[in-house]
Amino acid sequence: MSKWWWSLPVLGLSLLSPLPAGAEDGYKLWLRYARVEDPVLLKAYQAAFSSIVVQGKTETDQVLLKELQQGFRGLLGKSLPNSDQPQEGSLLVETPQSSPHFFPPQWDRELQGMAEGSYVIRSIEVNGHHVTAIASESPVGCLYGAFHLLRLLGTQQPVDNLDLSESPKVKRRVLDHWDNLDGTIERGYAGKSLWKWQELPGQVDDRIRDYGRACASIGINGAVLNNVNANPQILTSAYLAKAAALAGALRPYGMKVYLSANFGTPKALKDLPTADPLDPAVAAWWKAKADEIYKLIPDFGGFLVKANSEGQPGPNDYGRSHDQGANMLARALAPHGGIVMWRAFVYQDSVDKDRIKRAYKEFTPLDGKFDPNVFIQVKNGPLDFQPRERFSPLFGAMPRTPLAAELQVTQEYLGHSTHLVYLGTLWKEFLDSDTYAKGKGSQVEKVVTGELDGQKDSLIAGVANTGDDRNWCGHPFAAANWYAFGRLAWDPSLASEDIAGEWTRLTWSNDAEAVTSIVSMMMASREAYVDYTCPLGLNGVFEKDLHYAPDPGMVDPRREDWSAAYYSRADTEGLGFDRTRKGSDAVDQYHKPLPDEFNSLSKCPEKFLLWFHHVPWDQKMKSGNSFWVELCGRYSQGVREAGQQKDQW
Ligand code: GCW
Repeated sequence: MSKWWWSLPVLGLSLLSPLPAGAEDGYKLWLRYARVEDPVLLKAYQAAFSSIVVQGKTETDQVLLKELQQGFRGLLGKSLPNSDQPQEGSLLVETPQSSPHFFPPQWDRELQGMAEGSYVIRSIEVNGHHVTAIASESPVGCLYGAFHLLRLLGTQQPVDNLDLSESPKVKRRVLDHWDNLDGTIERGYAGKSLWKWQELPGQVDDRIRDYGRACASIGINGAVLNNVNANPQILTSAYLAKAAALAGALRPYGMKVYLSANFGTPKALKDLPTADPLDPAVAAWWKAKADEIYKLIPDFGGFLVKANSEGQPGPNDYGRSHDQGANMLARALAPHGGIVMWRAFVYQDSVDKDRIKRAYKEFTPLDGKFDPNVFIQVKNGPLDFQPRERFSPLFGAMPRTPLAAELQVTQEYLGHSTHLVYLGTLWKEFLDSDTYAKGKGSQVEKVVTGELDGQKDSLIAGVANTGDDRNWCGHPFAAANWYAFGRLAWDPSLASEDIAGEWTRLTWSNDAEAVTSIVSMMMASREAYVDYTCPLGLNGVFEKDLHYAPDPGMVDPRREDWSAAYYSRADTEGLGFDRTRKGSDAVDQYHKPLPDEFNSLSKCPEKFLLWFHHVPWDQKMKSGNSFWVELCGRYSQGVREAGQQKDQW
């Protein structure tokens, strides 16, 4: 199919014209620290801050002091000295270990009860001086607090009467890099990998520290360094030394390093004839490997595993189950405090005719069988990071297992880095969805934070969109998705519009018209994209392999369920996948009352219609239009919206 029209509705390239010398190029992301534009506010800020008192001596303390100095210099045009004693206008940064101790003793008690990384920011008096205080149990919490304060200044908020207390709602906030050892990135649209494996461990690119800064500024505290389609070489001693060098560079920013592990590694590296998880020699191999890793990286986070999925090896190869495979790895890591993130992205066709039902059928019977340090990592939707999917029914269906949510920050099916698609709205739609697992009010968000089932550990992962392009993500607007992921991982209850507003102010300008305009473009962008690619719940229609333009007629000879036709089911009668009780009955994988709602053509929300129904072409829609007319109207509406955004920009 000719795709000449496909470049028409996008904003993309118009933003990438050559820059005048000295102009900003996107490298600084949301950490530009541009001078405060409002002159009255600038004066007030300048008067409010006179010096910085950072008492800690750890690497993180050094990093945060440098960040504050850089931030104040940029924002206020003023260099703040680092002093030992508080004075009028000091910014005081303290942990319970700091000495001398300036903060009231009750703060220590308060902070002790808070999650790791929590902090308070308060305007108080110390020795008769008005100061701003950042306090946390740990230097990393103080670093988060420092970034918070800089964000307040960068978005021109009042800072004179602060009384803030912040706690991350999710414990592990992790970027999954699908970076290959040859420097390419699977589904990456921003150049090559940031990790220059060939230079490591001897030389660590300076950019790694800026990556760590950017992550810490939004609370991200972990990175899986390599692709889930994992090269077994990553676990050789040579590569572990390289990973250790990266871990060392990221540690001051509060980031832990994790690795994707190929389940077949002992066999692939020819150390053993098998990778059978019940073979004691295999378990011993993994235990020794874990010991080796922790000698090099004492705070190593753990393994991410894609097993028995898309050709990757796994326990099923030996007639073993997912729990047997995951637990074997978990036991190697447990003595060191490591975790396993075992992906639920499996879809063996023998399990069910409908691909989206397979993971649920494979994993729900295993609930309660996993060791405590195993997460089951589930993509937001049951298919594969489509522009709009219903949430995966696994959320709310495995109460005895910590479930990690996997989001995709990189825009595999969402226009790569050339379409403006702000994903904050997509992720909120997912996080806000009610699973009804424990009755009304059992939102996905509560499953992920662990609140719903009382899980102690929690994890949210985002497939990264970073690369070595100068502007990090291939396009300035793509960076908004990195930002939004971090902010939502810290607090899934934040509003996507507020996050868009923050990012816009920090990245572009505080000018009211600019902010309103850019935020409205961002907020409308995902819906426009859905409309011009796959409206009304249509899904799986993207072109083969590349996953860029829609190609609804695509037939992939390798697998039926990689073909667009398998999902769209277009025929003389209508369009869409019948997942009602008369069809594949996927509706019944959800908790009541959702199955009845999804099952009914009239009650099913129109945005999910073709996800659950094979809709007759002449079906009357809520607008009064026939389905065919409505479908065409949606496509046109999406194109119009994108065109308007170009004008708006
Ligand atoms: O969406 C598919 C992608 C693959 C990816 C896979 C997965 C890393 O097309 O590129 O492989 O999902 O999530 O494992």
